[in-house]
Amino acid sequence: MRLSRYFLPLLKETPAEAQIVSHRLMLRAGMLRQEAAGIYAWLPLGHRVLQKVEQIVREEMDRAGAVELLMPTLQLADLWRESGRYDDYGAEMLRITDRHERELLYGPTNEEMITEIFRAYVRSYKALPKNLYHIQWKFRDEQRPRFGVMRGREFLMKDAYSFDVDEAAGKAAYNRMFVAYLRLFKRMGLSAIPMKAETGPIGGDLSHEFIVLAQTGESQVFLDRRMLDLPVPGEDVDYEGDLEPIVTDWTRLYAATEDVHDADRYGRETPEADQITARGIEVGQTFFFGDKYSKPMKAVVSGPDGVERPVQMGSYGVGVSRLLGAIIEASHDEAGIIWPDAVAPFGVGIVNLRPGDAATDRACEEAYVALKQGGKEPLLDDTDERPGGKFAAMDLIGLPWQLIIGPRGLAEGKVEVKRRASGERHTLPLVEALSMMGA
Ligand code: 5CA
Repeated sequence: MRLSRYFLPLLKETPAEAQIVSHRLMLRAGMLRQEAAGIYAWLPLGHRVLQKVEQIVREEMDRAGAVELLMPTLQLADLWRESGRYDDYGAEMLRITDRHERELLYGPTNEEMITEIFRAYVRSYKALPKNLYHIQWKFRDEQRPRFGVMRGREFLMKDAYSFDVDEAAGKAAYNRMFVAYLRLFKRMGLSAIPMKAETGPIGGDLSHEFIVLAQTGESQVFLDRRMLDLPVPGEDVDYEGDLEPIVTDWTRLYAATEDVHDADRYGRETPEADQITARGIEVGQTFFFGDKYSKPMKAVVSGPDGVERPVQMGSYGVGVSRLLGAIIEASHDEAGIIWPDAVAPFGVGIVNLRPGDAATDRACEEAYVALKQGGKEPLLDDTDERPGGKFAAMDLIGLPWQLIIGPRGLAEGKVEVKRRASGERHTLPLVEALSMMGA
């Protein structure tokens, strides 16, 4: 992408309304524009990162055996009356009436709809296990939308739903999602700790929140320091096999949010030196709730014995749009964002220090083509902005590599490479610079 043709409206001033660093940086880096309280337009740079995050979530869901579909944002109120949640949900639910006076709602989650889809087609245990997911916009009319994408009203969620014949199989499905979550957050450069949690309006009695530690997090958490050193399963993890040992490893040590914190247990189980009290951002939550929806909604399957029973269900959410805020909270400095490679909107920013200078333009072009062919997604700053402004912009938008090309260096056959995260710089010939960046 050439910056002269791109749409990257950077802000010089720090917007007054943004209270936390990720919100400030997303606005300043031209990723996001607020359209109403808790409702945002995703500008091109933000949209690119959102798609990267979404893709990692998708790959890890698929690897764990889940199957993608797409459900609508609008749902019929009558569907929610079947489970009894229409009245329970309260003011957080955005209720809409269409021209035929039919009551609709903008979905805050999809347990009812997926249960309705399942019961329409599946009757036998032989079709199980099944796990269906989608990545779709949700609406919750939060009392206090704040911190940008952290607590929005409209936000992007990945929600997966598992269906199993009995509780043991349901628990195995829960374990697959648990392991997939460990992996997908790690791939985004995050350390997300599963913690025992309340189940709230979703229900059930088994639930974990996946929490990224950050000073600006909304929840207070208590955990055993040793949780931070646990190994995350690799790509070769066997989702067909028994994952209970991994889940046990990750749930053995104490880690809880304030809602379910048990100070006595914490004191007994965690040596004082290992106790961490911190704040955290909830980037995902898993639930196992058995027949809470399948029973009232009559989603039944016949078992091997021929007897019909309500299907056992769980649901598994990831806050896709919230993750962008969490990643920035975890990875930034005074100059701006530092994107982990896996989610960076572009891999390399090429800074042309003297547009119009034939040799500089030529070298930039050569680098641009080579990086593009190497799959490195370059962003070429070919604008007339002064070098100082270009450097500041590159640091602000946080691409993993900067390739700086100007007439003075080229006279000696050299360009400069800067690694955003470490600030490390190298002056070297262009071919060597390209291979250093992996192109
Ligand atoms: N149906 C279940 C799981 S599929 C569910 O809705 N779970 S949830 O309520 O915990 O939401 C899942 C994830 O969405 C949360 O972990 C959080 O990361 C994200 N999320 C929830 N509310 C918001 C919000 N207002 N703004 C941004 N992200 C949110």
